[in-house]
Amino acid sequence: MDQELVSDLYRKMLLIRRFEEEAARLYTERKIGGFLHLYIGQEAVAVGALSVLESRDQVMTAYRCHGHYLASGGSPKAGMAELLGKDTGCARGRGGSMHFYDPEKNFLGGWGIVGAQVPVAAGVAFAQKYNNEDSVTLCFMGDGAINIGSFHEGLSLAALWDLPVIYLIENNHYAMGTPLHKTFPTEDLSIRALGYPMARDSVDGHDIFAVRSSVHAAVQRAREKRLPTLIEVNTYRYRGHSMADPAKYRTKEDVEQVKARDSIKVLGEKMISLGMDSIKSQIEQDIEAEIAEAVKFAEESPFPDPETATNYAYINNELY
Ligand SMILES: Cc1ncc(C[n+]2csc(CCOP(=O)(O)OP(=O)(O)O)c2C)c(N)n1
Ligand SMILES: [Mg+2]
Repeated sequence: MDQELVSDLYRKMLLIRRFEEEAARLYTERKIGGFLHLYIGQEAVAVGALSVLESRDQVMTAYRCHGHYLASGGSPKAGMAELLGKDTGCARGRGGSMHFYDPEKNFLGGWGIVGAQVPVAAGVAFAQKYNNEDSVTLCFMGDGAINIGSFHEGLSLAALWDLPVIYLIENNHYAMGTPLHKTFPTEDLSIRALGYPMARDSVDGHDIFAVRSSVHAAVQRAREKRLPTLIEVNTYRYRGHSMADPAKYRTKEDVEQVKARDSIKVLGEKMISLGMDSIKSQIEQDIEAEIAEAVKFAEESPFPDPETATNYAYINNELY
């Protein structure tokens, strides 16, 4: 196994985990306003999937977006500052938790309306194909998006126009407090692909290498054949839907059972079995320092000047 790859995957997953644990702490200290949806438990999905993309590829996701932003190479400092509503944030403090954005890393957000990013991703992939670019679009969504109209609109166009897009459903089995079995008749969400039609796959989201190989095959299909794929990744969120949700619709035992297969813990154990103990503890030490620095940076940064409240808005098709 490639030690550099294993270290990189471990580093990125741990960065996300620690970033979010600190975000939860800052939220309870009321330093973060609005909603805060944590990605804790799902790290292997974003990190595994994004580890097979090239820097020219485009990425978008729903509102549970901190992990995808960091896995895309987004700065933890700018991410933490965004959560605190600071001017140094990745969306200049205007987006907050749900609207991380970093066009330099080809990270197109951070979408708060369930399923809204699905047809937009088809548009981004259409532009890539139209301009003969050798790039692809990866669009993440939750299981709650698959019954939304815009999901069908996006996938229909992707299949009709043979677009280089990968749609990835992060099936964490809940949409807010609603369990999936109340809204979908089978357990395999990838069957949604059959109706358009497009290639499909369903993988274990606790196994970062399974996520990587599934997304790798889909990226190749998109890049070389200009064809879309729908992938369902089975995962689980350990926290409530948002910080405001005590998650009483499931038991502690349910969560503990999944945590036993925690992807960070499993990869950490693999590193030890590969004799990578000292690399592992160095990574852990580095992440602690990086997160502490991000928190300090965010806390010390200024809020945006109220005079600039209307900046970055489109008025009559012009950006102000
Ligand atoms: C169109 C629309 N309807 C309802 C909501 C309210 N809402 C916010 S999150 C959510 C659940 C989505 O669940 P899922 O897609 O599974 O994502 P997860 O929270 O599990 O990551 C709902 C219904 C919304 N944001 N947009
Ligand atoms: Mg869900």
